[in-house]
This record gives sequence, structure tokens and C-alpha cells, in this order.
Amino acid sequence: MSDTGYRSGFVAIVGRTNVGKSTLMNHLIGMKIAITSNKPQTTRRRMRTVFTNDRGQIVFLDTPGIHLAHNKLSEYMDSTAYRSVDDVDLILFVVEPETYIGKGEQQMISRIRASGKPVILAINKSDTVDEDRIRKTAEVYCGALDIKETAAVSALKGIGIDSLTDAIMRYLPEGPALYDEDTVTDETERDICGEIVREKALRILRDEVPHGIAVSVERFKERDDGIIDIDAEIICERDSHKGIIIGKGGSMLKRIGSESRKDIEELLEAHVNLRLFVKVRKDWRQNTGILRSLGYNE
Ligand SMILES: Nc1nc2c(ncn2[C@@H]2O[C@H](COP(=O)(O)OP(=O)(O)OP(=O)(O)O)[C@@H](O)[C@H]2O)c(=O)[nH]1
Ligand SMILES: [Mg+2]
Repeated sequence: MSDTGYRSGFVAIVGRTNVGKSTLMNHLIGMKIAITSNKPQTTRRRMRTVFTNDRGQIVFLDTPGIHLAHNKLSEYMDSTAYRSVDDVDLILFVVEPETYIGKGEQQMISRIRASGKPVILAINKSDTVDEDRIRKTAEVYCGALDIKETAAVSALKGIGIDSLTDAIMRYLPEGPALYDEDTVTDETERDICGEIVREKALRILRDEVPHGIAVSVERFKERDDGIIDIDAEIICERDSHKGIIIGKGGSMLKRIGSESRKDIEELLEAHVNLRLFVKVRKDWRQNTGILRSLGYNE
């Protein structure tokens, strides 16, 4: 294979929940598309984004983090992540700088091995440890899996991103661009807006409430004067959760709304009239029909 040709291909970003996969993907493409939070199980479905430069094009698949599935939604999430490794040219396995390989990582290692795909290991959150810990983490994973290259990165601080991009390019096959060079994602603006509302709810709410939330955008319409009207439903599992989400005198919902609107206006570069409604759909995470209507199926 010559080193001068244009390269392109698909890269699955996989790993345990909360290791920073979505934060890393956003940095790799240079734009915030995927939502992130310090709560586990933030990403729920596979999201495709595109990075293009003069040497090639990388199509990233951000995937839900591996966790112990305990309902139909989380079974769907885990299986989405596992299946992704079979559909790509390269796997970007993201781990934290830990020398103990936990259960989530072990299961992912078995799937990666079975796929036979080349792997780059990204040791993320390198800002939280010293170099010795990074070296030991790399040793442990290289002993468990055939890894082509290891990169220490900090997605949060933007450290090591360019050299990781270079490494990824090196392992992609030669081939033409798969998307238009201006394409950043094939997600719709409507879907991204729904995810932004879910991100704010995840970040603001506590305990078990945020995990039982889904967001459905019911209306997305631009007026003649350019203002965009968006109505979104925050779906929760119980009446008690509905009260918490609305908050005293509507204060919680107001906060979720104003933080969401700020990000949505930045994304759409337009004034937005955002209305949020809270709806209870009992135990929806166990309901196949509702999961399908929310796009949690393939
Ligand atoms: N200190 C530090 N924190 C990070 C770094 N990268 C991500 N984080 C934090 O880790 C948390 C999880 O980040 P996400 O990007 O949502 O993680 P994820 O792997 O996509 O999580 P799931 O979607 O649940 O699988 C967030 O609070 C991030 O701010 C990093 O390089 N350093
Ligand atoms: Mg994520």
C-alpha cells in the first residue's frame, strides 16, 4: 500500500460507559455533535460523524458505552456497541488509565478479538494521572489484545488529538471520500436538538431520574421571520419523576429549557422558541413499541 494515496473508512469508537468516547469524538471532528455527561449511559444509539482533511476521510461511529444491561433499552445499547465492531475498518478502543481490566472492558476485548479488526488503543483522561500509569495501562491492554498503536489523550483538554487522527489515517484503506467534504454528520438538526435537551436534563437532574428520560421533538418549524419553533416532550417513567423534572413552580424545567435553548441557538444560528412538555410513559425502557418510536432500534 502506498503512503501517498487518499484514505477513507469507518472507525467504531467503543469502550466502557463514561470513559469519554463522545467527548473524544467531538474533539476528533472539531465540533460538538454528540452529547456528553458525567453520568454513565449517556450515549444511547450509534451516531455517525465525519472528519475530512487533504489526506483522507474518517467516518466515526460513536457507540453506547458497555455496562451491565438491566432493561430492554440497555440491552439494545450494549448490542449496538458490540455489533459496531463488525461494521468498520478500524476500532478505536477507548479506556481510562486503569491497570485493572474490568468486566465491561473484558467483554469488549472478546468481541474485538472475534471481529479480527485492527485496533488503536486510546488511553483517555491522561490529564488525571502520571506517565508511569499511562505506560502501565498500555502494557496491560497490549498484553490482552493485539493493538496496532497506543495513544495517550485527554479529550477534555484536547491533548494528543492530532497525533491520534494521524494514527487512525494510517490504518484506513486507500479509497475515495464517502461523504461530501462539508459533511460533519448525517444526524438531523431535529434529532441533535432532542439530544441537547436530554443532555441538559442529564446534567441537571440527579439520582435515577435522568436515566429514565427520553426526549421526543414533536415540532420543528421555521417561521417566515427565521425564528424556529421547537416543541419537545421530556418522557419520564413515573409521576414522581415528572414532579422532580418540573420542579418547584416550574423552576427545574425552566432551567433545562434555558440551557438547552442557548446551545440550540448556537447550533442552528437562529432565534429559537423552545417549549418543553413533560409526559409520563410508565416503564418505557421495557416497552419495545415505545423504544422503537424513540429510535432505539435498528
Ligand atoms: N478529566 C477528564 N475527564 C474527561 C475526559 N474526557 C471525558 N471526560 C469526562 O468524562 C465524562 C464522560 O464523558 P462522555 O464523553 O460522556 O463519556 P462516554 O464514554 O461517551 O460515555 P457513555 O456515552 O455513557 O458511554 C464527562 O464528565 C467528561 O467531561 C478527559 O480527557 N479528562
Ligand atoms: Mg457517549
